Amino acid sequence: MNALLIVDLQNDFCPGGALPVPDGDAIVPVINRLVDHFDIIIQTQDWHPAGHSSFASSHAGAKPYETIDMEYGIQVLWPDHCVQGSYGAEFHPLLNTNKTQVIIRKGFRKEIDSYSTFFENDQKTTTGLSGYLNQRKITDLFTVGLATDFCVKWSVLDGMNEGFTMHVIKDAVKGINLDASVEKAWSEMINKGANITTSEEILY
Ligand code: VGL
Ligand code: ZN
Repeated sequence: MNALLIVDLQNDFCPGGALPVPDGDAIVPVINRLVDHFDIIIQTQDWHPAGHSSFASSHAGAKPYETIDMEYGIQVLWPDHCVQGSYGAEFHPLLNTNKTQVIIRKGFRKEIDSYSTFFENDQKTTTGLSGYLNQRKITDLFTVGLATDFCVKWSVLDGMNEGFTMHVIKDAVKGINLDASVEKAWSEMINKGANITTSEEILY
């Protein structure tokens, strides 16, 4: 059984937002066509409390896009973004969310960030998505959204670790790109066995 997974298509990740992905909004029309095509739609929503530990503003002297050592490993520090209840945390206004059956919120624990839709950044704390997919007999996730090199990549890698067949629709994702991280993300996903496809292959 197939499902479409739309990762973090939120205002703060689009141009004009707090942590803009270059051209992040350009994929919205493509994703809307895919929404028409799939029967099961799952969305994720980055959903941080104010003062979240992934925000540079929570660490004295730190600047956005620097990295620090957290208990669970290296963490990039971000501008404040996707604060619970804010406009920036809302889905892009042109994204068709009507068919979405479940929304997985992540990053809501102040002390830990969560890129992946399956596990938080300690690689242990679960979001519950695997259980949902297994109970609904969903085997294949077609992944789209933001950002290729962070939340998309980690969702795809973890999804394969969890036994799902992960597809990435390459014209329906966009990356942040810190130190060539987009290129690295593609090779990590491909090397692990992700299936790279296009919206054209799926729709026509
Ligand atoms: C993301 C950085 C911080 C993402 C979320 O959606 O890729 N990136 N929070
Ligand atoms: Zn975040």
